[in-house]
Amino acid sequence: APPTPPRIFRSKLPDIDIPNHLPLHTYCFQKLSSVSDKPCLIVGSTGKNYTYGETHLICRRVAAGLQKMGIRKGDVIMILLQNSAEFVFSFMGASMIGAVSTTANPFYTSQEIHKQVKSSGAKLIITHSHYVDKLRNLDGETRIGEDLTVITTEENPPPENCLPFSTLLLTDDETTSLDVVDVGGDDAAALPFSSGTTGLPKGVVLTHKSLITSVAQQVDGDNPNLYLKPNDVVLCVLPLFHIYSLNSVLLNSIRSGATVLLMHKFEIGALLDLIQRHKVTVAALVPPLVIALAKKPTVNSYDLSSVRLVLSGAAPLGKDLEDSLGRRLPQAVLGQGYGMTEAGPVLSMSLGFAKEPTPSKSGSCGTVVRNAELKVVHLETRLSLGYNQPGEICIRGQQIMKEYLNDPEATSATIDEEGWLHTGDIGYVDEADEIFIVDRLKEVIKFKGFQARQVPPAELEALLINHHSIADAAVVPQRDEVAGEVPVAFVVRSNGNVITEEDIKEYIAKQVVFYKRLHKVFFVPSIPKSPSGKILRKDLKAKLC
Ligand code: AYL
Repeated sequence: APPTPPRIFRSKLPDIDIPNHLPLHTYCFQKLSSVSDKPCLIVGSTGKNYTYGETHLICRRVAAGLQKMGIRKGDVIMILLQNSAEFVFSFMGASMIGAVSTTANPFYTSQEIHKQVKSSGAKLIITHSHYVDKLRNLDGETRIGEDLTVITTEENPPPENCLPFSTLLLTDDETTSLDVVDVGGDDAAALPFSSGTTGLPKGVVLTHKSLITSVAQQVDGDNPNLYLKPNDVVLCVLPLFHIYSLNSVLLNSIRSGATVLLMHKFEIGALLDLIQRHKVTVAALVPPLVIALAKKPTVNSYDLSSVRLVLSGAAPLGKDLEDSLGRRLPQAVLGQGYGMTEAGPVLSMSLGFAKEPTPSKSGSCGTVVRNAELKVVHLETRLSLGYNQPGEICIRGQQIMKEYLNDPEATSATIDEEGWLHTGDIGYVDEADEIFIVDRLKEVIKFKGFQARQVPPAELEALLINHHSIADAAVVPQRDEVAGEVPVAFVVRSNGNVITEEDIKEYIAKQVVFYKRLHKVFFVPSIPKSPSGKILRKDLKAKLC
């Protein structure tokens, strides 16, 4: 019999023309002339703000500055910053000269940062002096100021061998001489790291074309899926080093001419105060932040009536929670977005946010974005499924990543020959075309904290196996009321060794950012594996119940 054609789900919104041949910065600032005097960025902690005209000019000055420092098209710079105006200037400035930004969490340990610097090939790091010590002696060879240029953003004189951010801010004259770089389309623009469905963190190559497509799928068209207006004030509390905030907050807002309110870290009091003070209209959150807004009693003493839209993403949001936030913010539309770094990142979003909204059910992740195709495939037969049948979610469209950096094997395991990206998420589509995520096939652990961060088990396993007293190890998620999931390890001691649970926890804690720390260690005689050597994670997870 001929193979059955795949069932493909599409947006209810018509496809649109997307100018994804442009460079990303040109696309984002396309309507600059009409918003040039409007605020683009507000720095929450100081109240300092930058108009669109000023922002664009500073980005150009930074572009010229990077060029003068020898950064060329295709070169990688690392942005190791909390949310700040300098983050935005650096990212856009890099785009303007065809350089690629790899973003990392400034709370990473030296070892974690080093791995990303090495794997991305970053030549220059823009950071804050707080984090410079982690960059010293990255590998005992790399020398700041010699092999690695380090730029720090604070106003005080920079630490030894580092340069102040002002070095990048060339004069107007020098900026006019910015060499025009032919960039766009298939050229890389951003290089976030993600472990995808399996293995260690890998560089995810997002091109100008993929990012423009993703932003357009959300905010472009006569009836945008996510309707942002120039008078919107969009809360940017989620870290810009993660693709959710970079794409759905920053790039979407700039494209729409809205104002971005930058918060360098989450703190509930400051957050509520800023919402009230700047009359925030749109808030992009993750479930733990939704919990805070829905449950904290202090929330009642603030006027949050300006908020008209709340987007939650990056981890599952329960129906009950969504309903209780709804009672706190009765005037706001609540809904979810579903994304994955490799998918560009957005796969689906609530149509409740559209210009002509269709409400979505609570608990749903909305419908697939326009100009894209989504299917759900049976886990064994790989055949595509119809309504209400759970299977692996796959997505196809110009927004998805180009590849994993220098890793053709991982790329072809994730994107098949027909261009479908396999998410490793299990979900179904109901008769109203709404997407529900029910489980995760992939091994990554999502420690929610305030950002729903990734904990790649393979990374912790590699560290564990490195220890001379450990013969074998496996890391799996354990349910946790507060964090959602936390990493726990199963460890096989090597012959005659008496290493303790505490020893192991400490050994890991020294090497990783806090949310990757092990919460428990179980000693076992062996790790269950398939004949091909794959850890049978399901069996281990079952032991935890
Ligand atoms: P990564 N519900 C349940 N699980 C989710 C959801 C959701 N709404 N969103 C993301 N996930 C899980 O790469 C899912 O397992 O990117 C997915 O494969 O850190 C994994 O998180 C991807 O994790 C948006 C809205 C981006 C969300 C995002 C998510 C980016 C998270 C832009 O507008």
